[in-house]
Amino acid sequence: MSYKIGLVGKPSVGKSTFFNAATMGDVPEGAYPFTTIDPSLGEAYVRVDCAAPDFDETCEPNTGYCRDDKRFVPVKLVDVAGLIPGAHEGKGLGNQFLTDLNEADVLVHVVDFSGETDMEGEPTEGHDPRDDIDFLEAELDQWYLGILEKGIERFETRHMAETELEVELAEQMSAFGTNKDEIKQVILSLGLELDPETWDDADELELAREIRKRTKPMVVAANKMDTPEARANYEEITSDPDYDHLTIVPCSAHAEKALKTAEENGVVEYTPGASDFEITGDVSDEQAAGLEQIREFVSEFDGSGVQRALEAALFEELDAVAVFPGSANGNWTNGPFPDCFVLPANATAEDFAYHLHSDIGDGFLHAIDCRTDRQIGADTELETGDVVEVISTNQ
Ligand SMILES: Nc1nc2c(ncn2[C@@H]2O[C@H](COP(=O)(O)OP(=O)(O)OP(=O)(O)O)[C@@H](O)[C@H]2O)c(=O)[nH]1
Ligand SMILES: [Mg+2]
Repeated sequence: MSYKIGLVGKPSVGKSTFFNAATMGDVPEGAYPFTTIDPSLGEAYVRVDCAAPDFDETCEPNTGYCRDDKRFVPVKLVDVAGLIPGAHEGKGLGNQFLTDLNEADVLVHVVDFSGETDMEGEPTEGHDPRDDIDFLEAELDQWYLGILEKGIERFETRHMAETELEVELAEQMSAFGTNKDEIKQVILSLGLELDPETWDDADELELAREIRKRTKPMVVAANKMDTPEARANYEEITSDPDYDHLTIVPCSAHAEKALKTAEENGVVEYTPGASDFEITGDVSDEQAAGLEQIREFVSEFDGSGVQRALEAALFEELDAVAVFPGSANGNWTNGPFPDCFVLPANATAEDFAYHLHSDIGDGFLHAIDCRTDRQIGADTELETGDVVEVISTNQ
């Protein structure tokens, strides 16, 4: 039941390179469009400060791992085919991957900030990455709009007295993880009436866009930041007020992959996401020079950006929280701090109990905040880093 993060973007921006760097997979990468056709699913990790040291314990993770007091908590990552303008009408590889994307809880939009690939993923120069950001949002909006229109049609062909607009629309758009209450709220928040006959095309598009924004939260990974062109574009775009609303994480999928590969080969010691590493093996002069360049990059940008993009997606866009099951008296059955669970935004102590097991949730009495040793109630909202023991009649 872990979160799923989807990598999206036009072809040749580095989605598969990012995917491989994050999962140490070996999905093919290539400087030509549509290198990837079928989606790949892999396991990546998000970092959470390990709680064990605060309790003078050494954790024994059931899943993921712990390094430098950071817990690497598993998340699913999906690499999909590149998206080109008109995808919603079947251009490029068409609609299939839109469906693949739909299973993702949150998206990382990988953008080639170097400007060296055109809209179709072919080599070029001086392409403005802003066009990519705009196009992807517009493409997703069109996809939502198509489905919204079907819902409106259905509503209009039915006897309106027999059904409610939001019920019909929610049914049509259920695959996006929305519901009738949310749809009704969005319609009203846009100042529209609950009657599609009063809407024009712009209203429909705005509604589709708003539902898309809520159901497909997204961060931008500004990739290929190891090139001077990308840096120049990054400076420009991050100071453009039109893009203020986005979380843009500077990123070099190449750097992350190079460091992880070097570690696998016993050449460096590198904790994923760290802003430095140690060279521990024999390297040629050329390798040493390459590694020093990467060192400059990760120290300037506080890491390669791959970890940060995943964490921004989960913890900033989704506002998810990572909580450790605790033991108030320090008695662990199978080693301390075995788990760290990622829960939805605003999850409560009771939600946490249900996450552990439905029986534990059903028998929920109260919980203990192990950091303060205080009792907390069912409705207490949890925060990342909390250590919580649930007291339940079913234990
Ligand atoms: N300079 C630089 N190049 C990169 C980086 N990441 C990827 N690339 C290059 O960009 C090209 C495309 O990479 P892929 O990972 O295949 O891109 P993709 O987005 O998966 O492409 P499709 O599968 O065709 O949609 C390859 O030549 C990569 O080596 C990076 O961080 N820096
Ligand atoms: Mg690919």
